[in-house]
Amino acid sequence: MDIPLIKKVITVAIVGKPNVGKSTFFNKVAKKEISPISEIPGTTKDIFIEEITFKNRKFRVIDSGGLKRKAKSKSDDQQYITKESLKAIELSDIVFFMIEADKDFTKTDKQICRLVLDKGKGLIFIVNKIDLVDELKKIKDEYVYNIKNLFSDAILDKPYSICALNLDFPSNIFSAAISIYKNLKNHYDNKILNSTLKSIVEQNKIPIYSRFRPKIKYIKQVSSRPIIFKIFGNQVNKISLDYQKYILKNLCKKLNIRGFKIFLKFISSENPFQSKNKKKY
Ligand SMILES: Nc1nc2c(ncn2[C@@H]2O[C@H](COP(=O)(O)OP(=O)(O)OP(=O)(O)O)[C@@H](O)[C@H]2O)c(=O)[nH]1
Ligand SMILES: [Mg+2]
Repeated sequence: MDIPLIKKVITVAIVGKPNVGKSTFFNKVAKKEISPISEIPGTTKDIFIEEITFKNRKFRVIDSGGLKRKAKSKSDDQQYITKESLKAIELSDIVFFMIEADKDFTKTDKQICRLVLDKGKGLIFIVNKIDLVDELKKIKDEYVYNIKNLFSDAILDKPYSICALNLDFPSNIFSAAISIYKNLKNHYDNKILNSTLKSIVEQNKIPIYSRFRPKIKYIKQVSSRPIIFKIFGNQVNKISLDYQKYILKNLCKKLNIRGFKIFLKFISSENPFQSKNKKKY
């Protein structure tokens, strides 16, 4: 009996500070008034889930409550992530991180995005309430600059700008989610991986560590969602953090991995002379 090919449901969580417009966006995407909306921060206390279909793919969309203000803190920036938002992130494949066009990207925003990336989840930025600003291009450029600098260990898309109040279905955002999801599940061919890494190492040699230049022998993908690559070789555990970052960035660039972070593990051979006949580069 033929087993029908079932495409997995893609779970996306809408996350962001209180009042940024998450529920407004969620209701527009669901085409129903499911999640209550108000101008009072902290309106969504629970998690709302709705299934939608786009381009033949099922999506599970989660609206989560915003963050909570820290006790004793009067500042809007002193917030912590609630159990509900954390659960939404945990359940998701991809996080739609929402920010307001007329507000700055804060420390709290940065911390949550860092958490999302370190959990190996996809990350898409949405700038909402663009009706409230005049110089959208300048604001977007600033966000792009911040994102590039703060999350230099991943290649992320430019933020998508919307006005959730009068939004048609955001096909561009959901198309981006599909391509990130496909990439997240990808299993890279060993040959391609090894030739890509070889060219990266040839372009810029591994720095010498204590009179010895670590030698990379091969790379292998050991998991997807999150994508983990193991890099084997002699003394590869001595490769500097800067050089590890160089490899990470260039692997993403050359393999066109966008929207999430990949993880590298460096595994050193016990004895550097053990496998002499293996090709090294
Ligand atoms: N001007 C403007 N206002 C918006 C837009 N989207 C949402 N709002 C308003 O922003 C306020 C907050 O919207 P919500 O959708 O409840 O925000 P939320 O992020 O779900 O808030 P919490 O549930 O408290 O975390 C409401 O008064 C919305 O009408 C927008 O694109 N432009
Ligand atoms: Mg809400």
